[in-house]
Amino acid sequence: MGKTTTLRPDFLWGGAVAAHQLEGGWQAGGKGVSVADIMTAGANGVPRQITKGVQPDLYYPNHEAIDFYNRYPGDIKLFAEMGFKCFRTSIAWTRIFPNGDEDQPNEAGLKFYDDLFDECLKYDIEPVITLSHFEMPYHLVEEYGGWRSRKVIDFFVKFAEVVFKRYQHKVKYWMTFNEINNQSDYQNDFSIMTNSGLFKHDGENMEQTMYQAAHYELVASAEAVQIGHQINPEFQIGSMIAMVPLYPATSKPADVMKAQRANQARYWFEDIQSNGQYPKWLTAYQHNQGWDMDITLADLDVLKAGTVDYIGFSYYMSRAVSAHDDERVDYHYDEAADSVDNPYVEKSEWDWQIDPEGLRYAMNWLADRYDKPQFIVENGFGAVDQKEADGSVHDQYRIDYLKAHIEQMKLAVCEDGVDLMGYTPWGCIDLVSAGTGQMSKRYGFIYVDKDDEGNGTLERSKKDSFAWYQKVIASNGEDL
Ligand code: BGP
Repeated sequence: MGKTTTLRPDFLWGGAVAAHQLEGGWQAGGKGVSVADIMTAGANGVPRQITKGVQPDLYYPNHEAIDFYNRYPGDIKLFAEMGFKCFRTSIAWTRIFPNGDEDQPNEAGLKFYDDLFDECLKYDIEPVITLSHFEMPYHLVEEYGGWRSRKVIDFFVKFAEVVFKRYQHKVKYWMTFNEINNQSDYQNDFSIMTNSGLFKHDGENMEQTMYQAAHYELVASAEAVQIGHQINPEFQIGSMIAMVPLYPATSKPADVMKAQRANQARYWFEDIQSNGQYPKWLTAYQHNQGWDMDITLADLDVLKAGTVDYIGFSYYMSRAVSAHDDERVDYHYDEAADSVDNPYVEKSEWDWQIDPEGLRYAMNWLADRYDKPQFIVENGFGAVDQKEADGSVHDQYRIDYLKAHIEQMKLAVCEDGVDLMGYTPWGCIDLVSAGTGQMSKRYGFIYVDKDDEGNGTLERSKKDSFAWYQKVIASNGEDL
């Protein structure tokens, strides 16, 4: 057999988005309030906040977003024009179960996704669907404390079962939770609503809560995987992790140890989703903390039986971590406190380190650790774009970023033998940034006329990267 020189012929080129960041229509068709609907926009260095319910005088960017809810036929037509083979989006849980704990699903919500998937299939675009992309019904948080509660496992699994059954002939590729491992940085995470302090109990140990909540999510994910395979054995159900390789800042042994522990703290989620069991360090750590964890033997069986078919991951950057001199190296990883500038790479305006080789490193790291196909379901460059009078945007910086990453991705496949299913750059059409809640951090090949205060025509126009990506797909990644 000759040397591998190309990507698979059925390589899934496409783009990725998430329901709450582009749909809008936050109350349309009986949709309930999601945690994404109570997140304000950040401004002037002030981070996004979660509010207690929807407050009448505040601006919530996800309420309208880019109105994909009404405009999706035109947007999918543009994706088809670029040659997309797949389109990654998520299902808003609150369209299907507005409060999360109803007996019966909401038909209008189910119908919306039927129509959306039909529109994709009309152009032979495979939907790639995330079940929960940073959101859940707000009611589940108020009533049950969100993922603090074991009861939420059943609500999630029921939601998964309903959509798996409904779309079993339209959707083959699924993922359970978006970037499930981001909650390891629990000081700043939205998934257990810790960052606002609003939902924290007095004296609650948030680290323990994070491990407990994550355990319930992982059980829910594993149950969903099993049910999905029963419904349709052809389903490919993946995990989805934020892949941010953590390099030691120096070769000082404490820095190397810190990096190892930080990587363990961030990637144990995949150990469970791919290998079906807790890593030994984590069992020991939880035991040594003296925590009373609700992890049953039955749960461990579920985790073993519900391993994923592939590893979906996002890759934007690497980070360098340093052991603070006075600190004992432990399993805490706090992104803000522990990461330091890497002098060998550039940074974006948002201090995201640009490290294309880190993608090849990450793919090899995952391949060494887990025997699963990989799917790069997010990668991209957030930047402030300048739209010209004719609607064009000259975004060569975005093309440069994507080109450099695709080159490294190809090396990982062709030189290193990594099994890669596809590549879906993030925010293929401009949308609300998850981190800032603003429109001005843009990723798209398609520009959307809207600003951070919510003004604009919502008109779509093509950036220079549109034609570039079209050419990349047409040549299966040969013409960069
Ligand atoms: C990932 C999320 C996305 C997305 C992206 C870019 O972490 O899965 O939802 O938004 O990052 O982040 P941001 O929007 O903060 O630039």
